[in-house]
Amino acid sequence: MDRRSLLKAGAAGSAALAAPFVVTRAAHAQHYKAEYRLSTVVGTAFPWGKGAEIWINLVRERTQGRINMKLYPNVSLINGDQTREFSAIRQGVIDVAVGSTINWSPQVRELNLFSLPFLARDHAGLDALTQGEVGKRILQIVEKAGVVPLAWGENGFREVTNSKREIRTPADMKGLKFRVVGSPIFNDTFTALGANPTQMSWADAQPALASGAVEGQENPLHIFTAAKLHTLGQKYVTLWDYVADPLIYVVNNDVWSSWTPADRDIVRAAAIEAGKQEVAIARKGLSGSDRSMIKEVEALGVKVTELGAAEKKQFEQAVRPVYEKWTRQIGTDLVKRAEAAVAARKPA
Ligand code: X2X
Repeated sequence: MDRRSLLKAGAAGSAALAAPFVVTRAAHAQHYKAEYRLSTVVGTAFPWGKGAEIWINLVRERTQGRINMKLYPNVSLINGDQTREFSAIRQGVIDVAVGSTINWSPQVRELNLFSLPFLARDHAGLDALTQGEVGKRILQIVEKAGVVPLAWGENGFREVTNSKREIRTPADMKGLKFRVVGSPIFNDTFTALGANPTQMSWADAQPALASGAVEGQENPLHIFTAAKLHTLGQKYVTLWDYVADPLIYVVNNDVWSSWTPADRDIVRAAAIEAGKQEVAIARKGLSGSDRSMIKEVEALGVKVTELGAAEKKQFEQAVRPVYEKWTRQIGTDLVKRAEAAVAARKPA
């Protein structure tokens, strides 16, 4: 090849290189979807749904409408089957989500950490987990599992309720039929307590409580009041704080990489901000000197039982074998780090 044709080939080569770059950039901007589908289990009457709504609004404002997320509560994008939510996000059936670690535990076994009974103990303990090294590690694991995690939120401490009798000791749970959530650790925990657990979705739980097919359930008090569980026969509530249920704000991988770096920054910052606001809403009436949520539940004609430390200890001892079995499943090292973080927590 002479010098001239060499130069020509070179020019053609760089044009060929440059062309896709230009096309990609143009296509990039066009690849923003008109709507990003955001999944949650419960809607805006609940702190969880409000936390999603806050995120949606912040992102819409700050991207001048470039990123328009729409809330699909009741996990409607997957017909209410909340245990399939994580897979659906990974596959792109869901674009974005604010999800409970419980519902994603079937796919990400380390998330069962938060369902270890009596691990977190109180809000300070939960913060020590999510806001510290353990939280970072968990988000890395979620990322490795195939979605982009951005921030923490909170469903709340899960309290046990039923239609039959006051629960003060494990013996009071004997033979009671409970609806439990979608990770098998809950079956183990309720079985260890002598109860009779059945796993079902939140959508199925409410009719099952109404008909008496199950007699009890466990959920945070904000879920109790917003879903009006007292109208489904739930007359007894025991505050045992056995499991803290955090939420994680996430985005599907392909959706994330379709956004410009500047827009990603906006979405991440908005998730952190929305998460903080959501946690405050989820703790309203349940922390510090403001215990008004308990009064609110009592005003519904419900008997609320608060357990002392010695009473909680009885439940903790009864479920110890479950804790040990699941520690092995989750990873002993991670559980040890979590225990140390909780032990070192600063009081709220
Ligand atoms: O199903 C439940 O109990 C709920 C709404 O709390 C979750 O999605 C974990």
